[in-house]
Amino acid sequence: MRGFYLLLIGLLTGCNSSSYNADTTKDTRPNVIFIYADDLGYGDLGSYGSDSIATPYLDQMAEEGIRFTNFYTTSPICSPSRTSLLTGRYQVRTGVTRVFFPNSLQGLDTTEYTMAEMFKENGYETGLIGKWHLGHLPQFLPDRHGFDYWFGLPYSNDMEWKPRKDPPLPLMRNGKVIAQPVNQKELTQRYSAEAKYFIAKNRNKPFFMYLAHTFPHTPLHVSAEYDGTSKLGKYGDVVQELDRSVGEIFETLKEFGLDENTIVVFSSDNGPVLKVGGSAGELRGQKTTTWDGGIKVPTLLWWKGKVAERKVDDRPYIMTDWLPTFSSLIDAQLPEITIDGTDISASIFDGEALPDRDFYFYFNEELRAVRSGDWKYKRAVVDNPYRQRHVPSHEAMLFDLEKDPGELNNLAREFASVVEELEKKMDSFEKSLGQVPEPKLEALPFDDPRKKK
Ligand SMILES: [Ca+2]
Repeated sequence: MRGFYLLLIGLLTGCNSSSYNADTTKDTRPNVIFIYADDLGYGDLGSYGSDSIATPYLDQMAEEGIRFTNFYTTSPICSPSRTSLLTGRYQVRTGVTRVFFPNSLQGLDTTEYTMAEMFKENGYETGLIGKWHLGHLPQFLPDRHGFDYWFGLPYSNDMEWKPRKDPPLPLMRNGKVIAQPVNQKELTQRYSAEAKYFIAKNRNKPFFMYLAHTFPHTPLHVSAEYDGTSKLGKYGDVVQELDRSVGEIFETLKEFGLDENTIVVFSSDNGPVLKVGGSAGELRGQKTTTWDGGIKVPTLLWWKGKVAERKVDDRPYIMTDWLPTFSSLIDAQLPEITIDGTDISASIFDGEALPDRDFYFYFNEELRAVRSGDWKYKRAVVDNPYRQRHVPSHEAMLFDLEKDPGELNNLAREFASVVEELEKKMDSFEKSLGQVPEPKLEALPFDDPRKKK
């Protein structure tokens, strides 16, 4: 009798084994890995002109893939930028227009449809390794937004401010605190190890991994192995360790034979902080500004065999494009909601022309700038709180980015009709949004010592 059961089990497991139906049911949809640096500048990688930070792994990714020279984010700060990436929508539609803090009581609403939900609904394993920053309370955490697995920080690594009664910085796994305070020197390597494990664990099924690194957001921390390795102090060391992490991801993909069928994107959520060593290259401004230095981010795409090597794509794209693009690449149906991004797959893979598009840039809930063709128009606002490199602007400004990528030559007076046209576009875009949610500002009160000065 026992022999019969063993035979039966053997037959059943034989029938269920993946090799049995391998030829007819093998899932050939690509895996997607989205690697997101925090506050990495347009000029911080070798392939974007840095000569003080060595980034051989990312440079190789650029050589084997596509390097974008006009990829924009919708906002120069963390939470809004991440919202637009994950929802494919301008963040103002969601109310996530400001950065969340440890005393925040709100987060990205679960009614919003995210990229992770799209992948999950379509049979992908979904994981977030790294920083979330879209609401740290249980009802807003990654598992409520489509992620099967999460390991990382609930918000930024500087959010341990005593006057606000911030707790020591927690490291979490699937909603549970596993270290507090986290040892930030280990963080990049821990993310890498988790990412490699996630890939290994899911090597036989399609997966989406969002690897949202904590650095080079300040405070800067690096492992002993990378301390003092760059020509650019701690900032360079940190970016070089991130670069190594990217190299480890590629090695893991090769080890499991997944490099043939995995899309890897590398990008940053917003521009750099110049005073800590970040570089926006030739671009003006930095994080928190809507100069191009705050919103144009280094972006690479790698997909073996699908892109010509050493391709540079200088057409303008924006962070909201990724959701509809991935949806097209995996044949996912999107729900009937307003998506602001465009499926750019035919443009980036086949060089097809895209319809003309205008991109809108916000700081908090304030619409500050538009890019339309080569024109960039900035409303008259004070737009450089760091005051590192350029004086704030109190006048409306118009630039021809094709001729003047550094936004130095204000053409607003010379081309008054263009200013008028772009001002109208901004107005009608805002009107087209209709009623948008209130900014998610609810937070526990605290005694702010800065206000007593
Ligand atoms: Ca950021």
